[in-house]
Order: sequence, then structure tokens, then C-alpha cells
Amino acid sequence: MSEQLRVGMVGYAFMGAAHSQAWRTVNHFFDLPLSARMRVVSGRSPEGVAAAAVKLGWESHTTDWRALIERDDVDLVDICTPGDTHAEIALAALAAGKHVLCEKPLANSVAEAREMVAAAAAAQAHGVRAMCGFNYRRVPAVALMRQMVAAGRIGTIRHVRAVYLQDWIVDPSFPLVWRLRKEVAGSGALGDIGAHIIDLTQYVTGQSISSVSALTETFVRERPLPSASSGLAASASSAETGEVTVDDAALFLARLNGGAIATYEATRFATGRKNGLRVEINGSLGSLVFDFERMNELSFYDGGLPGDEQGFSRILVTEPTHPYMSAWWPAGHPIGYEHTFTHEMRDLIEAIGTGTDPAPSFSDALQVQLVLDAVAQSAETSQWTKVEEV
Ligand code: 4PW
Repeated sequence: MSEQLRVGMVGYAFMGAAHSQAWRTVNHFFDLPLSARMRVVSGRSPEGVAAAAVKLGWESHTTDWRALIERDDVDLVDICTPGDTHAEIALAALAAGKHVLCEKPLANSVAEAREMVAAAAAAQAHGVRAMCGFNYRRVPAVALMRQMVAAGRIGTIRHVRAVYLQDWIVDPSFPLVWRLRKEVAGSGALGDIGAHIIDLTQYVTGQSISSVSALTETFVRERPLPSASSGLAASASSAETGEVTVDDAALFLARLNGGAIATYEATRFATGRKNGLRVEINGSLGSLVFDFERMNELSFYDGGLPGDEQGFSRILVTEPTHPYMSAWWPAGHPIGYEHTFTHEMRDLIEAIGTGTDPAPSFSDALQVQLVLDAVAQSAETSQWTKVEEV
């Protein structure tokens, strides 16, 4: 029996459920230096958190996240709350000497993110680790894409084309849930889903976004107030309305510091697209394409093949030799969305257990925050905007 990593999770909605599944599963499939134990979950509603603890598999529950952090039997604090509370919870956890996993985007502002990076650096001196949860990095096909780019299989990168398309707020009567309020969410499609494709493309290419030219739009500016706010799934609403204070869509052009040029589109108004994350990279020797709707595949165009053999080929990323896949099923058996979180916990436990720094670090996540900030600024000023250095 390996040593335990005792987890306290704050928040139990969509992300909380995804993280719980991963904590429950990770040691049953991966051989790791530490064994995750789901000690306590916290949430604001006493009935809600009690029910969530039973349903999601937590040993105990509390309505007080500060008490959760103070507990001697908690080694790691997993933050699954809306963005407006990330900084406060992470700073308190790091000060208490707890490892931290924080959902993306890291914070609601660059200032908060900088404070979190400083706190993580100070805690690291005492062996405390901090990571931000960009789960799409952990899709095996995405990890393979990064390996192939690094191995030079598509040569020098010229173009990056990234979209993250959803449609859950197309209906103007959809209520004003927390994701549509700037003071809670920080931004709209930009930070919620744009942050994913920013992180993913930088991770895969090994290049950072250095400048952007952006536009954002809010198509529906007033929405009914929700009678019960429940993130993406809210349904019932009241007759009273409130102002939407975030972007519905964000589009931008970018230059990457390795010479590539890129386009990004993040929207919640792509009617018919439920969770359409697609990234295409064109290099001097070939191209790679990842589409989350076919997450167990990677498309590869090898320009080095004889002309009459050229064309996009489909790599089925289901072999034990592919990243993360040896832990799962025999060759040819696909995996799903939830596995990305299990892989996230795997990487984090491995790092903590071996005393190394997990990625993406808070500093990596601050860099994404700086891109988000530059995009918002560029949209506001209609000017090309440089991304500040970390
Ligand atoms: O992190 C993202 C969420 O905030 C998710 O991967 C998809 O977009 C689903 O909900 C939002």
C-alpha cells in the first residue's frame, strides 16, 4: 500500500464531478507513488454538499472551505469553483502548506494570477506543488500531436488554426447563469473555452503567443435571471432580467514567438456545435489535425510521401504505445472526456510523489491569463496588442 495523498475538493458541480471521477479511478489504472484518498468535499449548500459527497464518493463534507484547508488530514486542495474564488482559496491553501490543483482559467485577472504565482513559488521552497487543470492537454491524441511536432514530423510550423465552438446560450431566454457574469467568471467564451485552445496550441507547438488582434461580441445583452443557478445546465428562469457582462464570442489573430501565425475562435453561438474543439497545424513538411468530436484520432498529412501516396491519414490513438493508453484497454479500444481528468490526476500525483514540478504550473497558467488580457485589450482598442511577459 503506497503512501496516501489526502484530497479536499472545493466545489462539486460539473468540474467537481469530473474531478471526483478522476480521483476515484486514477490509482485503479495507473501505478503511482501515492494513493489518492477522497477525504472531504466542500460546498455552500448543506444539503447539496451532503448529497454530492455520497454521490461522488467523498468520505466527509463541509460548508466551510477554510475548515477544509485547515484539516490535518488534507494534503491537497482541489479548486473546482467559479473563477472569482480561485485566488482566495489557492492563496489560503498554499499558505497552509497544501498542494493545490486549480481549475482553469487560473484567475479572473492578471493581478490575481500574479499573486498566485508568487505564492506557489514561495510554497515550492517547502516542497508544495501547484498545478492548473487544463485537461485537454491530457487527451492522448493531443499529447501525441505534441510529440510529433517536437520530433519534427511536420517541419517548421507556419499556421495554427484553433476553434472552440459551443451553442448552449443561443436561445435568448437562456438565463443569466454565473458564466455570463464578469464579476464571477472573469470573461465569457474567451476565458472559459478560449483559454483551452490557447493553452493547447502553445503546449502542442512549444511556441507562445506574442501578439494578438482581436474582436469580441455579446449578441444577447439582457437575459432572464435564473431561479436556480447551475452552470451549463440551468433551465428555469424568472421574469426579471439582468445584463450579460461577458463576451459571447471572441475571435483573434495571433503571432507565435517561433514564427507561426494563428487564428483563434471561441464562441457559445455556433448553433449545432456542442463542444467542438478543433486544432489544425500546418508545417513545412506536413500537417496535423485534432478534433475533439473524434478524440481518439489524429489526422496526419505527411508531405514527405511520394506524390501519389499523399493525403491525410487517420491515426487511431488507441495503442498501448500512445501517451497514457497502456493503463487502459487492449489495443483498439477508445476512451472518453472523463479520462482527460484521470490523466491530469495521474500527472499531478506522479509529480508530487517524485518531488518534481507538475505542468501546467501556475506560471504557465499566468501566461495564458496574459494572452486573455491582451485579447480583451485588443478587442477594446481595435489595436494589435503585445502579450506581456510572465
Ligand atoms: O472547461 C470547459 C468548461 O468550462 C469545458 O471543457 C467545456 O466548456 C464544458 O464546459 C465549459
